[in-house]
Amino acid sequence: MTSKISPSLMCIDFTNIEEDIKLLKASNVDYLHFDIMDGNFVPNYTFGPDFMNSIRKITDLPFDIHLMVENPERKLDFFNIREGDIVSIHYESTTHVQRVLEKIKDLGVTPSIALNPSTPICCIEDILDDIGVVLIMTVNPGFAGQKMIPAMLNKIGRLRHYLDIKGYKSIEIEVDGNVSFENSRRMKKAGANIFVAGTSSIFSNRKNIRNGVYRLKAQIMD
Ligand code: S6P
Ligand code: MG
Repeated sequence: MTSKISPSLMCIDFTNIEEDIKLLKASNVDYLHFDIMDGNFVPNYTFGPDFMNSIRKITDLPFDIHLMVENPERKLDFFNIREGDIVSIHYESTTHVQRVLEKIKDLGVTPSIALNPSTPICCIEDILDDIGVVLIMTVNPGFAGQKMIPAMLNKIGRLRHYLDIKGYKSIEIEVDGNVSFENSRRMKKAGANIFVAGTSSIFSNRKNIRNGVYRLKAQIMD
């Protein structure tokens, strides 16, 4: 499956955001990853819909919207969601997971289920027809700059195998958390194909984002 890069905007230099997004576009990244946190589902806060919606004005890159909020179904309408986007909700964030995924699909975008490190793969058994992506958290959500939980490499491999034998080869695996240059290669080998890039890769040297994207691409090339 084609490898894709989704730079995490919580790791970008906010004082130079327009220029850096232009650079990301010129470097041919595939998405922009928005971490939306409500201080409840996860302890931290990031940015909200106004910020995200305003970024639409400066780029045509598709958005990869990672909702770390309780009851995301109550928040979807706040976001300017467009064709080509991915919208991830966490398995534990709502009682009626299937209904929310269906609502996301009805918006004409790709629904994704996000699994915390401790959330087992078997949770997705009855929603395979409702998702296009599984987002594997390789750290516990809430903060950038954490270390990958080593057991997640095995989880990515088990998930890829599970999806393939169930006949869902087209469901993509996205990885989020400490996707470093080194880890990305191992994640790719295990079966991931969408890589959230943060402080441990493309933003490790904010002065040379282009080179960071280039280095990351070299690790995950098909
Ligand atoms: C974490 C969030 C992530 C981070 C990203 C940061 O809760 O979902 O998207 O922004 O993982 O990358 P890094 O390389 O600092 O771990
Ligand atoms: Mg994220």
